[in-house]
Amino acid sequence: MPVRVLVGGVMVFAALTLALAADPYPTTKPTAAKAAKRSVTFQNGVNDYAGTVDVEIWAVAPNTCLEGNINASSDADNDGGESQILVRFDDVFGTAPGKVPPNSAVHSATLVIGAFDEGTTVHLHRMLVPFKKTSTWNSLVGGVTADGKEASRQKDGFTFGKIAASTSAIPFDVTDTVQAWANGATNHGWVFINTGGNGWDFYTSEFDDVKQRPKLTIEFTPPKE
Ligand SMILES: [Ca+2]
Ligand SMILES: [Ca+2]
Repeated sequence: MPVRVLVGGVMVFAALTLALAADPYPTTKPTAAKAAKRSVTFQNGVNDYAGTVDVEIWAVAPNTCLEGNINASSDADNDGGESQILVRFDDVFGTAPGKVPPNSAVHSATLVIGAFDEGTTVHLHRMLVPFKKTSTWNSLVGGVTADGKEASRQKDGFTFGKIAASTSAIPFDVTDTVQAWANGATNHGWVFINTGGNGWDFYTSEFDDVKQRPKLTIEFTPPKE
């Protein structure tokens, strides 16, 4: 009866697996003793969050505040002058519920942008100096340069400027920068700098459709108490 032999073999194997799973001397600590991994999302209009600051600055209108626009363009040549976009998420770190406690271990951090106009390759850099809602091209003294002083030389991420047919969401892995902020570096946000003259544009935190607004998702483990 080969079938019965086979079934018997499976049962022996299952019993052996159960025996191994019930190891009386586990080498790992019980799950309850470990700090749990958490995930938080920051997006204006979701869970009462309102801390996103996103501002386009434009060399052609160097003193005009564009903070309230529902969209923003990054473009090395936007009608004759450069446009850059500054984005920052305030009220992210702290010990209150829904925030990331200082010195947390950041497993991943993702900035997602709702793009609506394809363009040339765009670089994302960490800002090293403050900006305000009222910032302009001139208030930042000729826009932002990724020179290691105004913004980091190193890119946090980039996009070729394409937009998929299935989704307009463009993710940027910002884990290293968010970890640096969790470790105590000041959160000055990011700047989008376009490397070419075809604007890559996205919806800001003022856009009607909340789902299209800039979103920052952080997976982390809080420090031990
Ligand atoms: Ca804005
Ligand atoms: Ca374009």
